Amino acid sequence: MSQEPPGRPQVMGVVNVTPDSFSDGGEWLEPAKAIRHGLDLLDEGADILDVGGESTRPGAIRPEVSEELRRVLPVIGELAATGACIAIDTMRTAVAEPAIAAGARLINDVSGGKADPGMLRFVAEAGVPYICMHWRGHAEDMQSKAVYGDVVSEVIAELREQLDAAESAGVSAEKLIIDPGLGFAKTAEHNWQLLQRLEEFDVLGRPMLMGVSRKTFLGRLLAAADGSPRPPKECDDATTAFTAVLALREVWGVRVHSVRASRDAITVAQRLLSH
Ligand code: PMM
Repeated sequence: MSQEPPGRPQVMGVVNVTPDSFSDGGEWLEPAKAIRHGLDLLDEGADILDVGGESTRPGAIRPEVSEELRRVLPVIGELAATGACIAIDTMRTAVAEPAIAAGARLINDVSGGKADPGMLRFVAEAGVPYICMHWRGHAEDMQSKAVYGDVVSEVIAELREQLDAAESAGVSAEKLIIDPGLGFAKTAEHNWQLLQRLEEFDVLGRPMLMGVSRKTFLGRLLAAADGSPRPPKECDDATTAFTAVLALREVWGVRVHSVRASRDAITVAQRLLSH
């Protein structure tokens, strides 16, 4: 999906231009710092940079559109000018449109077209790849929606509806990438079930992006003896372990905060797969 698909899982490096993201809120809020961070992730081997100006951590309050634009546009403009492949991580058409005009080449919509009624039409018009994530509602109350009978079949059925809506709006099937949306209206147990039964998503016939990096369920798994969860930034090794597993399952891409380790994990997995 980037300019020259490298024949291995794509590594999408995260550039959160937010004051309140889960693991790195505030670190890259200044444009110059976000741009430097993006350049560092490219040096580490990122195939795509995912630039976002809205935190989706549970309970987060949405920024105004103008504020979201103020955060992301200068960063996208500068990074795209280097030739890098940029994804805009937004649920809003009013952000996606100027972001594409500024040089972004993919849209990563964590609501998979459900937050903004104009988004799918815009994606169809723009003709860009679209990451369609499973989603049940905004961050402020999404965890109250983490109620499933069988999480895997329900997420697949709901994603199928989101894909159908995208195609009905004119988005061509080959532009669609799916994402089960770990942690979005899902408990840790739901995340584990989705990961254990990932191959069931093959029925949707689309490439898959996975966002495991630094998520709370890893911190819980790696909790200290007293039960306190491992802080998000100390979950990068566990994230890398997951990248290796996901690369062996031949996912399309992984969205990660720490790029070099995931690139190395993919190199190892590719070598194993190459007999
Ligand atoms: N997770 C976050 C933000 N955007 N996009 C996709 N497609 N998939 C994800 O899992 C995803 C995402 C939250 O991550 P953060 O820790 O960087 O805020």
